Order: sequence, then C-alpha cells, then structure tokens
Amino acid sequence: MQPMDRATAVMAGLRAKVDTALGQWAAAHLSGEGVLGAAMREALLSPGKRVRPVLTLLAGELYRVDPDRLIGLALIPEVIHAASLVLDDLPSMDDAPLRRGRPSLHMAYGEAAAILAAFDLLSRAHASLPAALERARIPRRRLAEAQLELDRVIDSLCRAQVRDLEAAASTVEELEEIHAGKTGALFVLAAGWGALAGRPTGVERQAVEAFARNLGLAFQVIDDVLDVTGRPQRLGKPAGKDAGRVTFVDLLGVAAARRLARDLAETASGALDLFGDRADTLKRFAEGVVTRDA
Ligand code: GRG
Repeated sequence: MQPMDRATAVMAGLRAKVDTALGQWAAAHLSGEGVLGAAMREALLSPGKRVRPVLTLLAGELYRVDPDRLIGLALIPEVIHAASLVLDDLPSMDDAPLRRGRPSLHMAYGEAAAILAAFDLLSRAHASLPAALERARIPRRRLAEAQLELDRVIDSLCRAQVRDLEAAASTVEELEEIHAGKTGALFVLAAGWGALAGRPTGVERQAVEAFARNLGLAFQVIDDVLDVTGRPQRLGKPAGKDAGRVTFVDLLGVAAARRLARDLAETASGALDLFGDRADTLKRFAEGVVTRDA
C-alpha cells in the first residue's frame, strides 16, 4: 500500500472501532429506560465524525500504543463533546433545530430532558475515567491529574462559550483565543491523553499539545467556512447556523479563512516533526481536517 492509502485505511479502521466502542459504552453506562436514557443515547450515538476519539488513538499510535488499550479513554472527550453540542443547540444559546441531520435534542425530547441529558453525560464521563485509565495501563497515581484536566476543560468550554455568545471578539486573535478555549481545549485533552499512554517526555507532550491546539483551531475555522459554503445535507444542519456570533469568515472572508486554516494545520503538523515518520498518519489526519467538506 502507498503511505497515503495506509493512513486513510488506518483512520477508517479507527473510526469504526470508535463507533463500536461508543455503542458498547452507551449500553453499559446509558442503559436506563425512559426519556433520559433515550436522550443520552441519541446525543452520543447520532452520527458524528468522531474526530476527537480518533485523535486520541492516533496520538497513541505515535508510541505504537494498541488502540484497544486506549479506547475507553478516547471516548471520554467525545462524551463531553456530545454534551456540549446538546447545550450549544438550546434555545438560549444557538437555538438550533437540527444536529447531525436530525432534530436537535431539545426538539426531539424537550428542553428539560436535553439539559438533564447533558449533565448526566458529563457525570458519567467522569465516572468512567478510573476504568479507562486502568485499561490504558496508565498508573493510578495519574487519576487525580486526569480528573483535574477534565474539569479544567469543562470550565474552559463554559468560559469560552460565554464570550462566544457575547460576540466578544473583534479581532482574529480574540476569536482564536475563544476557540482555543472551546474546540482547542477538547482537542488538546483528546490528543494529550492518547500520548500519555506512551509515557511521553515533557517536550513530546508539549509538541502533541501544540499540534492539537493548532489543529483544533484549524478545525473551527473550517467549520465557519463550511457554515457559509457547505451543503446543508452534508453538514446535517442549515447553512448560516452560526449567524449572530462572530466567525472567522466574518473577520477574514472565506478565502483568507481557508488560508488561515491551512497555515494552522501546517503549524500543527510541524510541531510533530520530532516524532519523524511515526507522525505520518497524524499529519495526514491534520490534512484531512482542512480539506473536509462536512
Ligand atoms: C458543560 C460540556 C459543557 C459545555 C458548556 C455549550 C458549551 C459550554 C460549549 C459549546 C462548545 C461547542 C459546541 C463548540 C463547537 C465545536 C465544534 C467545532 C463542533 C462541531 O464538531 P464536529 O464537527 O461535530 O466534530 P460532530 O457532529 O461531527 O461530532
């Protein structure tokens, strides 16, 4: 196989692994009957791209860590992400009728169930951390630190969301800061945990985090571009959904926003140079983030 083909096959395989594991996680942790269980399962299992868990598994691949070891840990940022989407769609925030091509959670289950489902997902993500670390063979003494990282990311999401809703950014730097606190923070957590299982040096951990921070921003910039140029059927939501907030396209226009995303993805990949060819698939993944059309 050519290197490009191998990378594509690896990513597709990991995504399938994530989908299977998410189904198993939901069966184990969200099996309650009634509206709350159904709403949580819908929030988590509706068809997302699974970018964050694949990122964890690929960061583990830098150290040849078996994805089976990492899969429990990989799901946790995805559960947080799913909860954040539910909250983001609420009438008091984005007021979005559609998510992933389906009615958003509050449209399908009502606002109260949607809010409660998001809270419960957060709590269950937290509760599954000890077992996930054990499966990853990460020493138990790391648990308190990982819990703190998880709490900090949730705090960061909340703070940055407030600024986003206030449309507080008037420069690209301010907008980057807001999205570094949202998309960037979850990408950093996801990639950082993947690398953790490989016992990285301090420099390596910083490199992986720099990669993820820049890639998260690139992902968000392209999200803004697709909001204007994307086809609603591919996006699973109406175009122009983010109207009312300041976007990278508002500040830069489409062409310059695309250039910014490419630059960020290149900076991201450059941060991984110290890993040599072990980072090939992760770099290919970064390329895919900026060339995506959904
Ligand atoms: C308490 C968890 C929590 C959050 C409160 C609501 C909120 C604060 C933050 C919103 C964060 C948010 C939804 C950011 C948008 C990030 C983004 C790029 C979403 C789209 O991600 P994709 O494209 O979605 O990966 P899929 O559907 O593919 O999973």
